[in-house]
Amino acid sequence: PSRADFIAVDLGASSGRVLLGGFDGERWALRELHRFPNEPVRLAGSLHWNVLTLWAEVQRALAAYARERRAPVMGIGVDTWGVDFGLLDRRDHLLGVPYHYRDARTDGQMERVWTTLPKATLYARTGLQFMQINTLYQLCSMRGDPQLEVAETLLMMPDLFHFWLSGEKRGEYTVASTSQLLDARTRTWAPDLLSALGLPSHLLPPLVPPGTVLGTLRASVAAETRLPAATPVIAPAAHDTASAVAATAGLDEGAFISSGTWSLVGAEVPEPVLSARALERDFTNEGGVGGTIRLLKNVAGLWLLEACKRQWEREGAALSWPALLEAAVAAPPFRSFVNPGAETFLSPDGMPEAIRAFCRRSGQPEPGSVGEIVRCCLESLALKYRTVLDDLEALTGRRFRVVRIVGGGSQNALLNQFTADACARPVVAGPVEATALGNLTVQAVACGLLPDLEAGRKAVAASAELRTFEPKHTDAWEAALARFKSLSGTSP
Ligand code: LFR
Repeated sequence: PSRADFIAVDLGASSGRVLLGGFDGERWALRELHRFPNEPVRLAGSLHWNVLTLWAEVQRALAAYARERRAPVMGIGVDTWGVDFGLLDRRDHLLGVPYHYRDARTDGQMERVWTTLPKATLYARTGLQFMQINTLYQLCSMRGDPQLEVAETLLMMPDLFHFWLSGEKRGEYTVASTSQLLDARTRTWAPDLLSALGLPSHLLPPLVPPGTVLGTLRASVAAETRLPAATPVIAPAAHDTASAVAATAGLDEGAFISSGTWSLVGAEVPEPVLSARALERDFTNEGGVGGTIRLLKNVAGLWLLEACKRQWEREGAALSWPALLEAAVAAPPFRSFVNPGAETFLSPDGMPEAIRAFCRRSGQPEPGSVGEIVRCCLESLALKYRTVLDDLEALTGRRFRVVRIVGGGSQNALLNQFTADACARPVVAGPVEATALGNLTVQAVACGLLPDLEAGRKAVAASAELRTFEPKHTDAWEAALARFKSLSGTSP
């Protein structure tokens, strides 16, 4: 059968990847064309995206593909995490070096904003979880910055890459929805929020829905990569989480966890949930594909362990993920818990010490060994997932029979098992490549190769290997849950 090729560029927290997706009408065959580090760079005390390196790597991957290509590429689409952006001047030149959301400049900004725009007002309008990393607070931290005075256009990071690829300046809806600058109900920009804060409100580009053909490659990119200039650039669901959930089947009876550096724990709903309870539980309403909303909670996921692992490596201990998980299995269960979402874990100097300090402060035994720390993090995550799931059921009035874990973190069998145990229901894990598959699916729908998202989700399910984890030891986990909830600083 004939095969259609699409390219997904996925800029994630541990690496950037360029993937080739071949679709034969029923299944996807995925091939990684190129993988490269995507590490923020500390420059004069601030934390930045390494945009030029990333752009060079993307072009390199496209050029390598152009050399071996047999069939034309039907689309190229980029996804990244949310909230970060670049600013262009009136000649469309990038101003400065885009910041990474873990930069400390947003410390204290939420509280400043709330004096002008109260929390309840902001929530009723945007429906977004309050996180200091949101674009709104990043912009606020730039008040008085000369870059803002000359900026003409704000592009979220995937939009910036689409602009560099195609020359088209558009704001893709799903990634725009992470900014806290979007009206959750009308699904259009809310520039008046910026004006109310004394910030320029003319920066926001025209919005397009996921699955919009933006244009074709710029002549300069075609020349550099030797891909045909007619190659389409298609906006996928440019927010990585929106792409991952677009690739997740079975959401009528299942909750999802998009698991990676962050864990996004939620459900797909038709309309935003902006109730007082949703505000109190600090849930987010992010825009999805086909008019769906992701009602979810953003939980600091494997970030805690990734940061520990990096620290241990700096100290000379090279520990693989399997070794870390084995150490956790050997450590005693249910000793101490942390709230993975506590502010102290956003960007600490030393993660293992931050974890010990949390346990100390909350009167629990300090995890000492590597195994104890890993176990503490994984158990805490699973318990946090359970509390979010309970809230989710209360908010939606639905009962979720299964939990579907997708993304890179779904390879973590121990966390999958703990999640099944803590949530007292089966976990179905996979696809690991949900984000890339979702990116490709939306492109294929845009080209008419798939009739709609539902058909796309079926094709993904047919292409991926899924594993089921049945709940065990649920009584012991219920007891642990009660202890977890009584810890101060674990709610909401
Ligand atoms: C996951 C993610 C989350 C977002 C966080 C920061 O990669 O996109 O959905 O809240 O990163 O942007």
